[in-house]
Amino acid sequence: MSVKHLQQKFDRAAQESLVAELREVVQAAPLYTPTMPRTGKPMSVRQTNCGAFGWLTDKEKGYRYEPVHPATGEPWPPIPDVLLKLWEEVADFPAPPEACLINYYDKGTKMGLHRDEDEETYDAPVVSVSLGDTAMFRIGGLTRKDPTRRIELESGDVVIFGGEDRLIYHGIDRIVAGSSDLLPKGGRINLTLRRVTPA
Ligand code: MD3
Ligand code: FE
Repeated sequence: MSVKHLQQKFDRAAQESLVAELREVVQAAPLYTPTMPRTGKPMSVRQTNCGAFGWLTDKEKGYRYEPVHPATGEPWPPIPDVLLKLWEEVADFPAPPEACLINYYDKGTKMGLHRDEDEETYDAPVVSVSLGDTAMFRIGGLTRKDPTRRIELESGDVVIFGGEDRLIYHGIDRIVAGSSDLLPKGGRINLTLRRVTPA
């Protein structure tokens, strides 16, 4: 197994300062509701990105990475230094992350079981940071039929998915509303740091 779960990697003060930095990111690159390829069905999560590339989906062009925000047309804001430092410390990869997807989960938001396979390379791990309400995260195997298990992701937790686990199925069953007071309006933020192109 190459899933490494670092509980409470960020303490409360570090979580608060990260949230303050994310507020600035979201001011420059507003959250939007992604839509599914072909059907245009809205996802329940809201998203934005920072970094050289951002992950997007819409009805017309489907899942992809783009260098600019879909509404503003501006380049995504840079990835905050604290996240670049985290990657250096935990990713065991010789090049920095190129994309940071920011997912915002209000109560009731779910994310179905899926694989992250839109990148040009799977050599680098995906590093995830959770902030705010606890998530019931579901993790499976390399095929959709493999058995799954549940992991609780709490505010400040970091998970590294690398090696043979880079392409496993995973999703979010639900958010535990009211489990954290980090975000004034409640809910959960998840950050995923990724490489998009080969190093
Ligand atoms: C395992 N996000 O953005 S983070 C996603 O909590 C996504 O927002 C979830 O799945 C969230 O694609 C889960 C944990 C995670 C992220 C990426 C992975 C696990 C992963 C990529 C490969 C394997
Ligand atoms: Fe994913």
